[in-house]
Amino acid sequence: MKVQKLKLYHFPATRSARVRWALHETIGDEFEVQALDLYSGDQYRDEYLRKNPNHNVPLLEITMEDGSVHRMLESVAMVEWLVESFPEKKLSPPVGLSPERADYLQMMHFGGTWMDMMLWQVRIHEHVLPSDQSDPRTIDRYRQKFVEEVEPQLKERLCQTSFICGDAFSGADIVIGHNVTWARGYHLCQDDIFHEYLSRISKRPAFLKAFEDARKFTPEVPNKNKLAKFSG
Ligand SMILES: N[C@@H](CCC(=O)N[C@@H](CS)C(=O)NCC(=O)O)C(=O)O
Repeated sequence: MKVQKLKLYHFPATRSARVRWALHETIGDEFEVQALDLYSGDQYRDEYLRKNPNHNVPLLEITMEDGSVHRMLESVAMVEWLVESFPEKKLSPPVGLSPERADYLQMMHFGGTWMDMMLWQVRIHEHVLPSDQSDPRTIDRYRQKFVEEVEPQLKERLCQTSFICGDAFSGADIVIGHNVTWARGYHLCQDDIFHEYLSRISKRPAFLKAFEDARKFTPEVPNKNKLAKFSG
């Protein structure tokens, strides 16, 4: 059965930009983007919570040609689903017991879990949580872990090859590339090697389209002490 329509619920520069990037890399421009204002609490409206009980973006709504609707709620799963559905785009090594495939999946999920988790801790404690819930020790802990444990692993790779999993751009660069732009917003990943990596990936037309609204993003949540529901 064919997909009839794809609709992405999105907030500029956040994890939904990963999926927007993957959509432009794979299907092109034929998808709908529905902007959600996280800072006004749109993600907590009943209608949205019925679709996504995790109250976050991205949400990808997949309408099939028989009218049935399927929803995906995890950004890295969406990137993987898109990339794998278009093998002719060569954005991932073929499925099989190859070291290239193992390394690719390892880095997709390192980006989506371990690296993402540290950035998220910094984000919520620096900019999202009300001041009485924000913990400077958590910020210091994850900033330090990121600098001492994550950055060296990425630098080692980028010293040897142009992209995260070799000399070809792949889905892992969508996830980790997004994370590197995110990290730089927190003054992490400051070395030249990251700047050069971002120069390479940010020239891609799909990147430019996915991040065209990035300037609308402000890290600081306005009225965060009043918006008790934005829990992150
Ligand atoms: N694991 C999820 C996390 C999604 C997520 O937390 N998104 C943030 C923006 S980057 C969000 O929408 N937060 C709003 C909230 O939690 O209320 C993914 O990767 O898709």
